[in-house]
Amino acid sequence: MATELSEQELALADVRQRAVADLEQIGTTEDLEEWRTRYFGRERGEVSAILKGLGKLPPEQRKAVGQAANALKAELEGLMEARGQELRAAERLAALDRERLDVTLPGRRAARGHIHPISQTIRDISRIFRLMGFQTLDGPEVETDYYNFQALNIPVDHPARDMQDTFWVVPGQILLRTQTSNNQIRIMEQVRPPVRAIVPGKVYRHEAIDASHEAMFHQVEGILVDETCTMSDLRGVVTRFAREMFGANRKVRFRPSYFPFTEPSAEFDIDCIVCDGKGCRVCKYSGWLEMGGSGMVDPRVLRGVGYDPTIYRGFAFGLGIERIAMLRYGIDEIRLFSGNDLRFLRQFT
Ligand code: 2NL
Repeated sequence: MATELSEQELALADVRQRAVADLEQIGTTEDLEEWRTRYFGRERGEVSAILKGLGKLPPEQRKAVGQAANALKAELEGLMEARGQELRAAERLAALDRERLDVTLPGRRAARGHIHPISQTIRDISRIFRLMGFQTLDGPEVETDYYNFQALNIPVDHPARDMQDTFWVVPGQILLRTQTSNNQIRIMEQVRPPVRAIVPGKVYRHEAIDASHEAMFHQVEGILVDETCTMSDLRGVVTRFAREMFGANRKVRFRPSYFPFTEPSAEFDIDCIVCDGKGCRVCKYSGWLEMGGSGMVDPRVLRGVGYDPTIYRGFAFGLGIERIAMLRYGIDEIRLFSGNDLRFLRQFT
């Protein structure tokens, strides 16, 4: 007797054909999961729907269709499992491949930093003073009133002590150093003369900020103490420095001045490095550039650190480092140094 296929058996054959064809198109385990939902999903899966519909069939069809549906389910699940294994293996290999290291490739060049122009200037200053026997030292930036002011003979009513000019951490007691002299005092407390040291570093002033003033900047101070030094030795050291830094023919001039910690005191200038003293915009048509201040250490300062001022004498000087860097690199804006703009900094590689 000819077997006539029922409507359900035709539907099963159609599902099988599509399911097998779809499975062959699948390339990833994610797609496979989507395929599983399409045919076996509890809610909408096509095979699940056929199995759920079995109960509504007339009893004489139920057995044959049921067997065919379960056989299809088993077949498709088998195919799905096999395909899943293939895909998972391929994906593992692809992941390994991505991590594979080609040791013959040239290395990637590491980004290299470089020295900040202020640090470079400090190094150059230290080298010049090392030639003259000065060691380079540093110490705390947060300091007591004693080391920053009292030990330097800065009187209580001096404008530098004004709340307006100093950054106080604990008002009247702890501050951010306004000069690096605090550490020259500490050095002198620790060693007997002869002393030859420079102290470069950050200093802080509560100032209005503009193209040539910052609240934080760098200074270098130097000190020499022995039994015989004179103002003339001071001139020699400062002149040698200026010539090493700015050129062998530099002229240096000293002008009388006043500082609470030196007596006598002098400010010093160099002839303009831009116009060689002829007068230009940089030297404001004076022919001279102000470099710093200096003098013979006041006997009260020597006595304060335990040196006998009838035996020992010293000279000291101070220079602004930004000013030196601005002159040597031709920069007219001090804020560039602490602005961390790489377009500026990369010019110093
Ligand atoms: C300036 C002036 C100066 C000093 C700094 C000093 C340090 C000690 C004792 C005596 Cl421990 N003096 N330092 C002396 C004279 C001037 O700096 O115009 N700096 C930028």
